[in-house]
This record gives sequence, structure tokens and C-alpha cells, in this order.
Amino acid sequence: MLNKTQSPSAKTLAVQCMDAEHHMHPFTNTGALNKKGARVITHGEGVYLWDSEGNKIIDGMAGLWCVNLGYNCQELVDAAHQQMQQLPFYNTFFQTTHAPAAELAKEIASVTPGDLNHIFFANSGSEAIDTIIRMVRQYWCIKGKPYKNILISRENAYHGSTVGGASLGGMSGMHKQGAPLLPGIERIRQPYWYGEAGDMSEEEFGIACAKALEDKILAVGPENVAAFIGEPLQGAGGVIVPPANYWQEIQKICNKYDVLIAADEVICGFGRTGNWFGSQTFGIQPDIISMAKGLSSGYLPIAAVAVGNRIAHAFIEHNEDFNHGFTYSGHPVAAATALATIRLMKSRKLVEYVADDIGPYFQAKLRETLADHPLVGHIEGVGLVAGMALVKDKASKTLFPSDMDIGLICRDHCFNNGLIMRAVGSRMVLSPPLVINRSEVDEICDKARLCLDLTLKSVK
Ligand code: PXG
Repeated sequence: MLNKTQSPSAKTLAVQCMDAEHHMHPFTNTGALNKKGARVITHGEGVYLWDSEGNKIIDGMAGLWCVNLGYNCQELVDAAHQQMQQLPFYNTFFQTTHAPAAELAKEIASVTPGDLNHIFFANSGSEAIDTIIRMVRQYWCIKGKPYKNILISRENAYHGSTVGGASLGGMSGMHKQGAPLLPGIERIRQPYWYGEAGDMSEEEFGIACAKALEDKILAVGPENVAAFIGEPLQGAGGVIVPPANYWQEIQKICNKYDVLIAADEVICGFGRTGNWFGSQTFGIQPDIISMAKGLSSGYLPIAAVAVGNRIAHAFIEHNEDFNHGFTYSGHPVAAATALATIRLMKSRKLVEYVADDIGPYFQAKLRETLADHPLVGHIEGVGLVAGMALVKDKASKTLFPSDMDIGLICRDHCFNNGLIMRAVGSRMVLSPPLVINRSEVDEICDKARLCLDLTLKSVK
């Protein structure tokens, strides 16, 4: 049990006071947090974090789905340090480049699927998504079809929180704020088999969800649809793994109506699902993908869009600027860090480790330890990412009332017992660093079991 009963130390209080007075946190009820005081994280090592009260916490979320190489990777620190000394910044506008950006573009192209060999840099997943929105719409303009500009996404999808990302995503809580949303976006149902399929088999449901795309394309007119966008598996939506046939059906429909496919790989990219990209795990042949997070193992902000030949060649042959980009597109220090990340992942064979060793171990251990728990309705996941549904009644899949916040109760027990496990509504999700070993997986599973027991007690 963590040291929660004593009042915080003077050091902790000093940080909490500055924070409450001046720091507005993302996705946070600022007033409520200010009264309570934020948890202060001080340092990390491997898959562990420490807070300012000296508590050691195992990080089941790799920071925020990103610290794939763990918290004390010296090679990444050295790469950033050397690049800081060599050239801390120069831009990539005005016909200029530098070695880190060029080398990173080549390195990313060496791991992307298919012909996604042309790389546009951004600083966050949201910026990568905005880049995709503008790029696919401009692509159809170049092709003489400016009206082909509607993007289709899915309910409960997360594509970031810029205006473009929030509009494209399917999070109702985000749509309610900062309206109006960007026009030209349509949404279809999510492929959440456990929660939404009723009596349908996974296969039937996969076909039904893909059919929803075809119906939507026909409703708005194929001539008006620019692209379909989806996360290979939905991450922030609660780790929703689509039925095995889903993406194959989506692919057929997009091909049939000449609709581009954009895969949002911000979470799935860089080994999370046991391949370099989730598109490879789910058999998607995307025209364009976004990536961020694991690209630099979260050590510095950097994101990218990998563009396939179809779109890239259209831009290359079109004799006009693409009026889009960011001051820090291809920032040399972030690029050098990302380059070191990919090279380390290759030399340590981390993707293979997730695919053949720790991923299957994690998936099996989770089920073995947690599946029979009275609160656990269902566990789904692949590689090193998993989600589980917490239910009041397993047989009928009945959920707890939403005002009970079962997920937050469980999450708080986890925090208080030295485990970071994220709550998404009534779903609990895990996405640990890729460098995690078997005994650390055991520790996560054992702690999760204990915290589910405590959650059950709390709700009884
Ligand atoms: N696409 C996907 C699929 C994401 O998961 C973004 C885009 C946006 O990336 P940036 O770098 O702009 O945040 C994301 C980000 C959570 C959580 O609580 C998930 C994300 C970000 C913040 C919180 O699960 N995903």
C-alpha cells in the first residue's frame, strides 16, 4: 500500500501549490484537481516510476502508450545530447534539410508497410492527423475532384484534440466542447464486438460494421468521400480489437468506391501489436498513416505521416507548394532521438520480442490471472496492449451505472497499490513498455487482481 495516509512532504506540497495556481492540465477538471493536489512524479527506471513521496509504481501504460524503451534508456539520452551540441535547431522549410531529418525519414520508410515511403514530420499525433486531413483533401483537389472531401471515421475513435483531431474523432465528450466542429466529417459505428454485437458472431459483426461503411459511402455519394480513417485497434476508446475479418471487409469497400484508407497508428505503431505497425497485424493496406508516441519512445515530441506512392507522387508531380507544416517539423534533436529509438528497436529485436515472447506471455497471463474475476466480463488485446470490460453481471454483461464510475474506483485502487492501469469508462486498459520482462508482467497481473478485489469490496 502506498504512503497515502500521511500528509504530503513539504517538497510535494510546494510542487502541488505551484501546479494548482498556474498549471491547467489536459483532460482534467482543474477545480477538483486543485483541491486534491496532483501526484508528483520524480523519476523512472525501466518500467518503474517513483513519486515525490518515494512510492515505487509499475507503469502499465508506458507513460501514455509511448515509453516503449522504458524510462532510463541511455542511448536515447546520448543521441539527444549529441544532437543538442551539434545543431539544436534548424527548420526544414525553404529548401533546407539536415541529416537527422533525412536519416529518420529513411529509417521510418524502412519499417512502414507497403509503399509508405514518403515522410512528413509533425510534433504530435494531433498534428499528424491534421496533416492527413489537409493532405487527403488536397490530394483529391490535385486530382480535379475538390468535392471529394468527406472523411469517414468511427464513433469512440480517438484522433487527437486539435480542432481537426477532435472533429474527426468520435468522442462525444469532446464534441460537446469547443463547437462547432470541422465540417465534412461523417461517422459510422465502432467494431466493438463484446459491447455492441448482441447475438451476432464476431464474423457476422465484422461484416455488419464494414457494411455500415458501405451504407455511409452510398448515402453521401462515393464521389464525395475522400477517405476512411481508423485506428487499427482503438486505443483511447478502451482497447477495442476489431473482429478478424473487419479490416479485410473495410479494405474491399474502400477499393470498390475509390476511397483512401488512413490508418491512425499513433498507438499501434512501433511494435505495440507485435508488428512495426498495426496495419500489418490487421492486414490493412493503407494509403497514408499517422505515427507519434513510440516513434521516439516518448522521450521528445515528434510525429510523422507516412505517405504512399499514390498520394506522394500526385504531390510531387503537381507543380505547387503544399502550404502546410510546423516550425518544428523534423526538429533535429527529436529526429535524432527517434532515429536512435528505431535503431535500438531493430538491434534489440524488440518487435520480434513482442510478437513471439512477451506479447503472447502477457496476453496469456492476463487471462489466467484475471478472466475468472467476478468483475471481469471480457479481456481483449494483442501484443502488449489489452483492455477489459468491468461488469456487474458477467452472464448478462450488465454494466454498473455510469455515475458509479467503476473504472475510476479501480484506477484509484491501482494507483494506491503501486500500479498504473488506465480507466476508460468501465474498461481498464494496459499498454506497458515493450522492454517489460516476464516477472514484471506477473507483477502487473497480480497487482491488477488485488485491485479488482478491492474494487469489488468498494462497490459491495
Ligand atoms: N491518434 C491516436 C490514435 C491517439 O491515440 C492521437 C492521435 C493524438 O496524439 P497527441 O500526440 O496529439 O496526443 C492519439 C493520442 C489516453 C490518451 O488517455 C490517449 C492519447 C493522448 C492522450 C491521452 O488514453 N492518444
